[in-house]
Amino acid sequence: MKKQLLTLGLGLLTFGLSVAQTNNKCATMPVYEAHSQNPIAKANFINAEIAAKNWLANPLNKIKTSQKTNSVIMIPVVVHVLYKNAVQNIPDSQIVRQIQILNQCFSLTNPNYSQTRAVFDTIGADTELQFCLAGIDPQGNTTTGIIRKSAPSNAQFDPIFGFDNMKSSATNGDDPWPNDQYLNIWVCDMSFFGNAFVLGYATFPGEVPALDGVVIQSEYFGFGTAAAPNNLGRTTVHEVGHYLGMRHIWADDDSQATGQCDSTDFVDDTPNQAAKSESDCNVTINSCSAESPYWGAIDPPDMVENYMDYSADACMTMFSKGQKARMYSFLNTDPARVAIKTSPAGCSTVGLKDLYTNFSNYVFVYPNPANDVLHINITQFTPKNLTCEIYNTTGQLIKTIKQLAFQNTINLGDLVNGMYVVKVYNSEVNAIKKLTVAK
Ligand SMILES: [Ca+2]
Ligand SMILES: [Ca+2]
Ligand SMILES: [Zn+2]
Repeated sequence: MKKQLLTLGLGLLTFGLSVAQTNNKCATMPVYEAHSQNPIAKANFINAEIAAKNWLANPLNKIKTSQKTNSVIMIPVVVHVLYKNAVQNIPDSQIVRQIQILNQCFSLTNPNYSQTRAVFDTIGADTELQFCLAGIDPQGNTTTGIIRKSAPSNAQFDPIFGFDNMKSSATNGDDPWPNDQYLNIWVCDMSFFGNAFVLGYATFPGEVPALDGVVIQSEYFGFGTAAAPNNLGRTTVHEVGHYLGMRHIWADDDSQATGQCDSTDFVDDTPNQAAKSESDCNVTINSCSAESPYWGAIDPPDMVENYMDYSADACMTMFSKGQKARMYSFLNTDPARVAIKTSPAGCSTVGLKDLYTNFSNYVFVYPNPANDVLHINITQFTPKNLTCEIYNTTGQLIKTIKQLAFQNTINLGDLVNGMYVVKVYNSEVNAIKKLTVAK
C-alpha cells in the first residue's frame, strides 16, 4: 500500500510539474490512472466501459440517441464550497450562474454556439441533459443544494499531497451525498505553493461512490474571478463531460512532441486530433487526416470548439452528437448514472428565491469604467421581459434596451464621458448599477 501511494504521489508530482510548464488544465486522466491502482475500481471502470460499448453497439440504441426525445433528464447537483478565506466562499450568484452555463452548454443554447464553424454546425448536440441545485438533501429536508464549509488555512486539497482530501470530512473536506442521487461538485482551492495549476478534475462512470464527482478550483466556477482564457465557466462543462464518460478529444496521446493520430476518444464524429489546444482558439490546425468512416471523403480540421479540448473558454461551443450518444451509453448502463436520472432529490427553489430577493447580485455590468461597449450579463432563471435603462447624472434617460438576454452587448458610442446609472428591471425585480464612461 505504501509503495502504491508513493508511486501515486510521484506520478502526480510529475504531472503537476508538467502542468505548470505546459498550461494543462485538467487532472482527470492522472487521477483516473491513480484511482485505477485500486483493483476493484479498475474492474469497475473496465466493466462500465464494456457495458456502455455493448449498449451503443445495439443499432436501436444508436438511433435513439441520434434523435431528440424531447424529454429532458434533470440531474440534481450538490455544490460543496470549501473555503480557507472569504474570497473562496464564492457567492450563491456565482454558483447559480455556473448551473446556467452548464444548462446552456448541454442544450446548445450557449450564445457563442453561433461561432461554430460550418463544418461542425450540424453535429452540435442538444444533449437533453439539464442540471439544477438539489432541492432535497439525503435526510429528506429541503436544501439550497449548496453546502458551505470553512477549512483550516493549512488544509491541502492539491492533487499532489492533498489528493481527494476535499471529498471527506475526515480530511477537512466534505463527504459526498449519495452519488446515485446527486452529482457532487466540490469547489475549493487546489493550489500548490500558491500556484493554481489545476483548474479541475472529475471521475468517470464506474468510480467508487466515495470519490465520484467533479472538483473545480474556486475562481473557475461560474463567471468567477479568473481572467481569460478560462473565465466563462467551461472548466465545469468539461469536467461534467468527463463525469458522463467523455474522454479528451485528442485522446491524451500528445506526450510526444509531434503528437499522435492513432488513439481515440471513442467518438466517431469528433475529428482525430494529435494534441490538445493550448488554451487558445487556433482554427488553422488539421493535425490528423485519417478520420473515422463517419467523415467519408471529408478531412475536417481539429474541433477546437469542443468542450473536451483545452481551447480558450470563449472558443468552446459544443458537444457533438457522437458524444451525446456516448453519454447516454453510460446513462443507460452504469448503475449510479442510471439511478441519478430518476433521483428523488428534485430542484431547489430556495436559490431561486434569493435571485428575486437580491437581484442586484445576479446582474453583472462590465467593464467599469467602460469605453465603447458595455456587457450586461444576467444569471440563471433570467426573469422575462427585462429592460435596461441608462440615465445620466441629471436623471435624463439616455438609452433603453428592451428584452435583455442572458448575455447582452450594448454599444456606448453615443455616450459622452461621465457617470451614469444603469437600471435593469421588470415588474418583479430591480437592480441599479453605477457606471463610468471614460473614452
Ligand atoms: Ca474522435
Ligand atoms: Ca482532420
Ligand atoms: Zn479533462
